[in-house]
Amino acid sequence: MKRMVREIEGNFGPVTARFAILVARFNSAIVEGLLDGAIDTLRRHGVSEDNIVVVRVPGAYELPVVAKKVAARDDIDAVIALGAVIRGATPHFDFVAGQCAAGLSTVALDSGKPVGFGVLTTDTIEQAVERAGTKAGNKGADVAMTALEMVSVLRQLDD
Ligand code: INI
Repeated sequence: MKRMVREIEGNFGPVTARFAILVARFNSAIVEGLLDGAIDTLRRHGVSEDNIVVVRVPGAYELPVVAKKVAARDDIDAVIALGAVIRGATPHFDFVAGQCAAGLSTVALDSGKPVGFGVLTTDTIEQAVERAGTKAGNKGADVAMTALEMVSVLRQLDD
């Protein structure tokens, strides 16, 4: 329907933005699939490999502090954080996943830059595998799309 109101929404035109992709090593067999998906999506939307930097950290819990550091840099426009927190039988899951999500959200709000939450939080390894490039898609690719869209939205709001 044609409306008269001004609307702002992200587009996926030529992308000049620079991306930091943060990658947790924990559950690396799964997280590498997310990284492949994220880089593939950025590349296919015209992002040059020169404008992508990958930073590896021990686990999902470490993602926020590194996100804060890279988001503060003038040569980074958006952050994509990738990890996999799998429940298993311990309450550790709730602390790691909860602090990771809360920390990344704080970084986005404090920096004003997009911070994509590409951290799988699943009950089982099978569920994580399904979301890392097999039958339930690829969360890394999805979050790269979100980052592209958010760069575009935030840039338009700067104008
Ligand atoms: N880190 C993860 O990325 N995924 C997990 O599933 C996980 N579990 O289950 O413990 C995990 N723990 C490590 C954590 O991220 C920190 O690296 C560690 O606690 C040191 O600070």
